[in-house]
Amino acid sequence: MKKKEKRPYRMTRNKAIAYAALAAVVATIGYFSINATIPANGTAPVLSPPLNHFLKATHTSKGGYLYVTTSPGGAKGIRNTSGAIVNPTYTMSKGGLQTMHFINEDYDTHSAHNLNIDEFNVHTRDLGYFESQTVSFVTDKAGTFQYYCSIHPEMKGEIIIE
Ligand SMILES: [Cu+2]
Repeated sequence: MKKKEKRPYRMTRNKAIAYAALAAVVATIGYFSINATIPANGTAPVLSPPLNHFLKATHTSKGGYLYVTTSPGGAKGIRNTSGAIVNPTYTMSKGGLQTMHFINEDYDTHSAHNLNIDEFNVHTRDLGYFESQTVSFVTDKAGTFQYYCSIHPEMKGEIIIE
């Protein structure tokens, strides 16, 4: 019986390129996922799971420019006719990682909007219609703070950290 010959593994040029490309992809994903855990008011990654908050910028003919949320984890306030909380007041506990997922859903005017919380170095870009941005911060101090849109002074709400 003929012994089956084992073919030695040969590294060809194409394989080398494919492995290098794969390594680059893995490194890039790793870089961005570690970076995403660095809060806006910190320099080191925070690996504890964040509390997620979803905030939309919108416009209604009656209310003007507003922030609204439809997933009120820890958010309270007056609801509009479609059940969303307008310019919600957030209550957060001190010491945790908070992640704000902010999206511009201003279908009416297509204006740009942003989200800022000065005390925690949270500043999104000016987002165009249907753009979104996620910013994390650590609630490292207690107090009442304001979040706001720098383009529309009427867009503002409170964050209470206790
Ligand atoms: Cu705005």
